Amino acid sequence: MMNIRKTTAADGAEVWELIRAAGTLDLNSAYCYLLLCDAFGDSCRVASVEGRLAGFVSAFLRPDRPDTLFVWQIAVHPDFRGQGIGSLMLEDVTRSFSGRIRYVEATVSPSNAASNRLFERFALQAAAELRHLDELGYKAECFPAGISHEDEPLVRIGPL
Ligand code: 9YT
Repeated sequence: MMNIRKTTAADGAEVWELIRAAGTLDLNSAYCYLLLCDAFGDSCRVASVEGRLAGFVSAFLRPDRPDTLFVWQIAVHPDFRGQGIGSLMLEDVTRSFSGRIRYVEATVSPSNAASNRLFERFALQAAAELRHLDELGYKAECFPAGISHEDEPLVRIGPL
């Protein structure tokens, strides 16, 4: 049985473990996940399968453009991939803001094929345009010297 729900501070520690296990995303501090799960719980989701944490989505309405939901990270635990859990979490959070948001944005590096496919499917289902706005993302050279990081081109879906 799968369950998707909003997050609370009580999820923070396990979410940090999940992002570490997922291995495909930037692992932020444990404090960052506590704060996200707590203060941004309305726009974050966890998915659990038989009591195990299977997935996490962090997102927030952009303070500078409140019609845009920025999706920060989508992670699915390796044991639970290929079941559409990422899409279900994204649909759940966007549905809860329906009528209030016109755009969904994220930065997704080219190597993150699963995430790129997920956003393409989401746009198709929403019958919305998906645009890659490379110039608006974060280029590799935006990251601190000595930290090797891929480009993070911006994906914008909408208007919804
Ligand atoms: C949508 C998504 O998961 N983006 C990842 C952004 C970045 N590479 C991160 O925070 O891991």
